[in-house]
Amino acid sequence: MNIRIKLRIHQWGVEFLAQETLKIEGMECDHCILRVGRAIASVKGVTVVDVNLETKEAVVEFEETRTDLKIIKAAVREAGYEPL
Ligand SMILES: [Cu+2]
Repeated sequence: MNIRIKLRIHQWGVEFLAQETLKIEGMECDHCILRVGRAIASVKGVTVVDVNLETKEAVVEFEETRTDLKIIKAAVREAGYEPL
């Protein structure tokens, strides 16, 4: 098992960043990955999103204290796609 932590450094301390990979159904073209990417990026606390059409995956990095996978998945669903 690969255990690692990622920290973002602020003036006032450090913030734990989580990284998760989501499998997403329904993405078929460039337009889809843009929509999914924008939907995830609009979630407060998300710092990086990388959507891949070929693998149908989104790699999301986020501040654990500000958001979670449930909220991120809800944003994907609202954009019209199905996170697994
Ligand atoms: Cu599309």
